[in-house]
Amino acid sequence: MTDAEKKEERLEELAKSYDASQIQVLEGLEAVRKRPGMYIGTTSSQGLHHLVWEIVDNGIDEALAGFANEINVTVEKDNSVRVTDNGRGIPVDLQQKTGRPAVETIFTILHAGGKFGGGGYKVSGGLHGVGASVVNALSSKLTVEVIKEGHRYYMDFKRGKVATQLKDIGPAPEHEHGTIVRFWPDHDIFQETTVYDIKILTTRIRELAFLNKGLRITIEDLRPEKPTREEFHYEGGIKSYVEFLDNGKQDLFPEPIYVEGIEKGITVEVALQYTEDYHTNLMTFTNNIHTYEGGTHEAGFKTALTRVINDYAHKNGLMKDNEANLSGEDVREGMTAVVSIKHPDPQFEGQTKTKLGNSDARTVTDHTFSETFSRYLMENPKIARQVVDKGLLASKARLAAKRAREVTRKKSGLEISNLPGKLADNSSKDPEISELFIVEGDSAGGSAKQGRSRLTQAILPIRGKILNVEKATIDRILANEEIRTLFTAMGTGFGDEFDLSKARYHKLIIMTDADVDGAHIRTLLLTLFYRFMRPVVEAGYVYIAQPPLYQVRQGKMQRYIDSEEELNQILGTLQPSPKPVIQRYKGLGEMDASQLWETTMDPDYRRLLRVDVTDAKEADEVFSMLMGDKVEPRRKFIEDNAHYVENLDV
Ligand code: TSJ
Repeated sequence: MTDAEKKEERLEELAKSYDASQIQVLEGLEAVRKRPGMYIGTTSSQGLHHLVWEIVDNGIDEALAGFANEINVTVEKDNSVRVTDNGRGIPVDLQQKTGRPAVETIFTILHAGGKFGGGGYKVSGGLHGVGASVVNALSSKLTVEVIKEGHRYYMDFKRGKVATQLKDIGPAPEHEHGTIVRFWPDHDIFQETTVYDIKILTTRIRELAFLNKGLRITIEDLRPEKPTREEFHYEGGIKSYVEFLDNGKQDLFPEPIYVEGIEKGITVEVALQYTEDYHTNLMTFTNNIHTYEGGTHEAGFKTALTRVINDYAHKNGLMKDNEANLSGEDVREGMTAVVSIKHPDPQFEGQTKTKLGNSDARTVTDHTFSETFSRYLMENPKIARQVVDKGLLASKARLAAKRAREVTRKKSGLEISNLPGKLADNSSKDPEISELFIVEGDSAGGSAKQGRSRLTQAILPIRGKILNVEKATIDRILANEEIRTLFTAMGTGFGDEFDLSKARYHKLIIMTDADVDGAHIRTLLLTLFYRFMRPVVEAGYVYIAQPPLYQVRQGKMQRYIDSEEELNQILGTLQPSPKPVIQRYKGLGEMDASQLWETTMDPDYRRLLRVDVTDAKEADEVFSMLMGDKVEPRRKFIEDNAHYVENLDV
């Protein structure tokens, strides 16, 4: 073979392998477009937002590798999203294997993200761990600009396919470097919505700033007439996060304890504070992913906390030798803590893949935290005493609650046959079709009992403001008759003994007045569910009823109306005579049984809002704020309350 022939052959092979890799690319991205759910979970609003995180995660990786310290996210006027970082810029050189620029490969080959440059691992990363090529496949258009080594490079894609090849578009100042990605989510894929929710983006961006100390992240929304911009940057990292979570509460420590350590390639950070109230807030993260279901890192932290406090108490005479140890729940009462680890090879398990499975994370978290924490207690005996006293108090309350529970159990046999008097139960025993209405006020409760469908609808009237869950101990909460009734009626048990499969109703419908007090009671109930019956919320069993605000009658016509706007609109369409009669409902109590049924309870006509976990969590936070001592945030809440629900046809 001559040299010329050899060269030709080589070129041919290269072309063949290029064709092969192109086919792979197209098949790969086509698969993503065919089954987007497999890659981003859902094509709902959640999936739409997921695209942003897949892109942002790349910038965070660059920051974690130590080459970037700023990320900017912009929602453009047309609902496209622009993400930039000030990192090294995605490599643009041709790769040996494919003969294509590395940047092209990142956006066209599935799972290619993070494998460049060798050595490093992808620490950040969304739940589904897919990356830039998936975002590209699901975008009608995507552009990328890379600034590095004195050049600006540009390329773009349409529905995942290269539209403009990588090109040098001119010089850049020598010291400038970074990556700019902008994408337009494909309407064909995201049929439900392609509109970004700035609140969702802002909340997560703030969290990412807390989780990655020193990183500056900005979020801009250019859609409103007056564009908005927020900047998040916390030198304190998760220590600042704990301060943020405890905002407005009475703290025990002068500042949160903060621990950081590295062992076996795993970075562990823990921040912890105790507050004067009884609410526990523990959040754990692995590689910036909120591990809602906990896992080994959480277990390691919990064991260490319990062990260190008990050891300290016994060694320093705060507990007698024969006294039983404080339980985990006891020592966590009133605690706010964030545990954040970075693991090179995280194994996510559980129903929602948010439970960490790696056993090394348990020991490393335990070591790192327990050493520093036990030293902290030794060096701060006054604070240590307060922590132990708090645990002892919780332990007493727990024992009292246990006795109270036993008494209740004996009294009622906790058998459903002996349900509390205030409850008007439904006759069906099928939880699937059974609904429990929790109704504000005895008078509305009475109408609801009369108007209901007996087979499927149970009614529990709740009087006034139940209890301040925030400041109440568990035994006092259990001692409250209405709450006990609620728990007994649910049939699921409580706290440790909670069992979702025993739920006697698959719909729990909160029915309160459409006024500020109603909103307050609703917040309180949601808080209660969130803190003590969270699986019920997670299962999607909690709903909010929507009583109308007005009734308009004219002759035989009558209509129920939900807003001022709708009222004016309807009035505009009516003849002047006979004179329309407008009734404003101030409360549920003003409706008679049949009106209540028609407007709010009849499954054929009512509108319910389903509460999801983030709604309930938000209510919980709102609740803490409402119960705090600050008047201003409370007033603000009252002005714009209760938009924490998703609309549903159920
Ligand atoms: F900005 C952004 F968030 F939108 C974004 C940033 C989006 C994407 C898809 C990637 C990036 C990104 C990638 N920022 N920085 C990098 N860095 C690299 O890809 C890179 C650069 C240099 C080297 C090297 O070894 O020289 C290695 C890598 C992985």
